[in-house]
Amino acid sequence: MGQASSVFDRSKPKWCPGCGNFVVYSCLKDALEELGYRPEEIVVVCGIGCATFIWSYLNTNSLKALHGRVLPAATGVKLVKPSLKVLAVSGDGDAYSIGCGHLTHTARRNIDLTYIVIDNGIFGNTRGQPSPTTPYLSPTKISPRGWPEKPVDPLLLVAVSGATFIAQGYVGNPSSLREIFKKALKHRGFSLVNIVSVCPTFNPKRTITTIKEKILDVGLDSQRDLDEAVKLLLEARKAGRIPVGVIYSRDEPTYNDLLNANSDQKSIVPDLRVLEIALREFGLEIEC
Ligand SMILES: Cc1ncc(C[n+]2csc(CCOP(=O)(O)OP(=O)(O)O)c2C)c(N)n1
Ligand code: SF4
Repeated sequence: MGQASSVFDRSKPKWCPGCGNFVVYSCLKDALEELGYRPEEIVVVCGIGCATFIWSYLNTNSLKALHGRVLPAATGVKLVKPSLKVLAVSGDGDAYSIGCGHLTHTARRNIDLTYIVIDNGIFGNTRGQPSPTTPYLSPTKISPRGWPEKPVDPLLLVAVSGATFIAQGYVGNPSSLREIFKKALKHRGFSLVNIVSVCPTFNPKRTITTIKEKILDVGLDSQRDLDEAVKLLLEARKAGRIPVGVIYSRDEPTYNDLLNANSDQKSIVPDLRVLEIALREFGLEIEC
């Protein structure tokens, strides 16, 4: 898996030994290659954190955004360059803490991009502080007697916000993760792939083995409606299980589709002329 050199290799990743990011990077490259993408067709938008260094290792177009501002930047790219396949990459801190507000709005707008969140349950890059997905009451380096905040459930959050594709993978099953990526990349609209991962350096108690005990395989071909998907997520949470697979998928017009709709429908979407004029100042053209 990902051992041979790939057209998507730019430089050798430099994460800590055993970091889950290696598995994600490798599966993502494989999925892109298997779907026949070329590097110039892809743009990777990243925030700040260890996970986000994917942008510098992957041979694609890339844009480095501020911490937590990945989705507004990725939305901007999709609006002005709809022909590009847009991938956004974050860690759980970047996505669900400082960036959490953007998550719900990008989901409800059905922006056509794939959001990959590498969820290791802590802030790795800043040396192991608790994140929004740190388990309730678990000891952390700054709260040895237990972390008092209940975790965010990103899958439920995007489900009720209007996401049209929701999946979860984990780094202990690369072949499933690769297939999940392929499904998410093929989806038209906002797709979230949350990946339960490990940071052996700052979260050593979470290992592939401790994650594996909780995995609930929900398959890759979801026929669930939204009620059934939410029920599945609530039941899994109650049972302390980690659902892995494609949880929900439906077809719906994307934000770009509505921008390109016929003249009658055009009145329901914002007028982009102001943006067009501003971008022209920088020598850029909108494609929509
Ligand atoms: C505005 C701002 N606040 C805080 C930071 C410090 N900071 C850098 S990375 C990070 C969190 C990284 O955690 P996560 O997103 O979970 O990614 P990981 O490093 O675990 O992959 C923080 C708080 C920053 N760079 N900018
Ligand atoms: S600190 Fe953790 S998340 Fe960051 S590279 Fe090392 S193992 Fe990976």
